[in-house]
Amino acid sequence: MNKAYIALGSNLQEREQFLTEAIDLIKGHEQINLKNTSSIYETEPVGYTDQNCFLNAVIEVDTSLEPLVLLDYCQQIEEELGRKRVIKWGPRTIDLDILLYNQENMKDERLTIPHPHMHERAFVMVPLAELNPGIYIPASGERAFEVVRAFPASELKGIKLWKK
Ligand code: A4P
Ligand code: MG
Repeated sequence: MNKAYIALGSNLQEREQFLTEAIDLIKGHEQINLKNTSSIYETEPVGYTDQNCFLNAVIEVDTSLEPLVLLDYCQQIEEELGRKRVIKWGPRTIDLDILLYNQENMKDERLTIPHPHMHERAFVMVPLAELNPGIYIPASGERAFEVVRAFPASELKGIKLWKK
C-alpha cells in the first residue's frame, strides 16, 4: 500500500458539492482507500485574484495505484465533474492535485511529486498540517506545521475554517 495526499479546490457555485462528489468518486475506486479528510477551508484566491473565494481541503488515501494511474483517475474526476454543468473554457469546477506519494520524488512530463508549489501555498499547507502536522515536506526541508508557522499572518488570514 502507498500513502498519498491529495488537495482539492473549487471556486464555482456549489463548491462544497464539487468537493463532496470528488471525494465520493475517490472513495468509490476499489484500489483507493480514503483514510482521512481535513476540514474544509474557505480561502482567498491566490495568483489570479479576480475570482471567487475557493473551498480547499486535503485528503489522505491508501492506494495500490501507481502515481500516474492515480493522476489519470484524478483527471478523470476533474473531467467528469467539469463536464457536468460547466461551460466550455469556463473556470474548472474542481482541481485535484497530488501533493505527496509516500516520500517519493518523481518528475515526469505529466506529474511532479511532491507538488512543486505546495509548500508556498497556505491553502494547501493548512489543511495538510491539520491531517498530519509532522509530515516532512521535502521541498522545504521542514515539517508541515513548521511550514504553516512560517507563513506571514497576512497570508494565514486568507484561510478560514469553513466546515469542520
Ligand atoms: N501535474 C504535474 N504535477 C502534478 C501533481 N502533483 N498533481 C500536471 C496534479 N497534476 C500535476 O494541472 C496542469 C497539469 O499539471 C496537469 O495536466 C498535470 O499533468 P491543472 O490542474 O490542469 O492546471 P492548473 O490548475 O492550472 O495547475 P495547478 O498548478 O494545479 O494550478 P494552481 O496554480 O493550483 O491554480 N487559490 C486558492 N485560494 N485556492 C486554490 O485552490 N487554485 C489555483 C489553481 C489558483 N489559486 C487558488 C487555488
Ligand atoms: Mg491542478
